[in-house]
Amino acid sequence: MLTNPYRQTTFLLSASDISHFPEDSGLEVAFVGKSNVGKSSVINTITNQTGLARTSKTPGRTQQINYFTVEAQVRLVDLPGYGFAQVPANIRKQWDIVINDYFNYRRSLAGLILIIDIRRNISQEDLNMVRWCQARNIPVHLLINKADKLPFGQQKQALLRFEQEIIGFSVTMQLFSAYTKTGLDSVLQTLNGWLYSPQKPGPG
Ligand SMILES: Nc1nc2c(ncn2[C@@H]2O[C@H](COP(=O)(O)OP(=O)(O)OP(=O)(O)O)[C@@H](O)[C@H]2O)c(=O)[nH]1
Ligand SMILES: [Mg+2]
Repeated sequence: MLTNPYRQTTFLLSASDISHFPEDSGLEVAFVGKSNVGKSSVINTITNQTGLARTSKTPGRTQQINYFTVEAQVRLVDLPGYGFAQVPANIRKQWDIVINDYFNYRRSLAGLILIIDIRRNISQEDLNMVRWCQARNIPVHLLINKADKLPFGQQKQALLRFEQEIIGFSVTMQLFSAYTKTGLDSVLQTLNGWLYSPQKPGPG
């Protein structure tokens, strides 16, 4: 087992717009993906806590940007999910604004964990996230979540399929399950690389 500095993570704040974001210093990793792929569950598994990030069977539950503090100058960020059709237009517009502001202005963003459901395809919105990060030299790690929903052989097939779907982009990827903790060491290694041995000046 790798050491897991994220176990000590605590909730910092929820922000519905850029004026409420915490100070843009140190380093943070953002978790993004379509609504209901398990972003909040993944954060709970990584931090080894059950109720840190709020999860729900109802898509669109996380409507604000939720910030968590690992330690001074190191944060995890739960972004609201995209691509949920039932969300009213005015709320979707607010999401667009807050997500755009986040990606356009957040200098402490050290890496993006892009979460997808193993049973789905990569969406245009997912690819937009990847393109945005590549243009800004921000590394992307694709977390293929809910692996427990498929038998082992089909998990491997899905991994190959995603490699094809994302061809031409330089992203790393892995299988994961927030339920069974499959792939936990792998994602911890990625986070540690971004937050605790970064290329650019580190926290503190
Ligand atoms: N089987 C299985 N279910 C999962 C896994 N991860 C999350 N879920 C379930 O998927 C549903 C959505 O999980 P959330 O963590 O709330 O998803 P989210 O992406 O944060 O959703 P929004 O905030 O609404 O965008 C819940 O019912 C979770 O219990 C997993 O690895 N395996
Ligand atoms: Mg959520």
